[in-house]
Amino acid sequence: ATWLSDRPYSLGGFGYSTGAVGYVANTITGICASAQSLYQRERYSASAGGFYYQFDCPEGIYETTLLEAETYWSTVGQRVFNVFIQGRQVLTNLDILARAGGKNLPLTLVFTNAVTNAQLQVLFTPVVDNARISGLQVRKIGDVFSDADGIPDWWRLAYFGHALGQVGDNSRAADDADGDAVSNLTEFFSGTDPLSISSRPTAPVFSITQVAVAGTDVEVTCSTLTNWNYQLQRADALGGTSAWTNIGALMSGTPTGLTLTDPAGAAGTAKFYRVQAR
Ligand SMILES: [Ca+2]
Ligand SMILES: [Ca+2]
Repeated sequence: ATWLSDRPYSLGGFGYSTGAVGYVANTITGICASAQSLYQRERYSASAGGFYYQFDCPEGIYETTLLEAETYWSTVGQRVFNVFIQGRQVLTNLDILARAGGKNLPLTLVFTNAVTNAQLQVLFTPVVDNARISGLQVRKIGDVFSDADGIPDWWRLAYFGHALGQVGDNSRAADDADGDAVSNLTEFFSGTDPLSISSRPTAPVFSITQVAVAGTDVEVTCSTLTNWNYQLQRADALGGTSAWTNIGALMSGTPTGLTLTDPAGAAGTAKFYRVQAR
């Protein structure tokens, strides 16, 4: 990994707020020569409010790694501090010396948290002596799905301005906000614009594999793909003014296909069936 120098926070970027720079030229045991400088330098603060880092970043699940070493004190209890990530306390009364097992020993601490407000904040507050940090790494490891409908928050925020699906603006997964006959969920998976009728994925190739009578029902079986929805339609005549009518609910595709049913479709005159992929 390439480590960047400490820097003050600026809008749209990342960095520290308050605290001071420290340097202790001790050799850290068990790390390579090129990493010595990383552990020998620190940001620290003895003020009650501590100091913090902010990262302006996309919504997501983040892994935060803290690099620490006690380079100054030699006895347990001489430095104790707390750490908060996004306001959640992740370390209470951390004593680096005790946790690492001695002075000048590296300590790596890893945490996972969600970012839903486009900014990751890591706060250090002292309990005894200074709070301090030598290295801080954050990386996105996943998307946030606040309403568990298959569309991540960042995508809905980008197109609809809010994280949760809403009926009012047709932003739910199964909705078709732009009326291009492709659901928002499928537009997400396809990388197309859910608000543009001219931006839509190419429909998948599929086929009706069987039409069967079951009692008074007609069952239409077709091959399907996941992330696509399938609608059975029926017409009583072909061509002319005959209209296609939706039969039954829009069904989610599966790896093994679908059987779509027209209840009582076997009764009466001949009928015609087709399946639309959306
Ligand atoms: Ca659509
Ligand atoms: Ca579209």
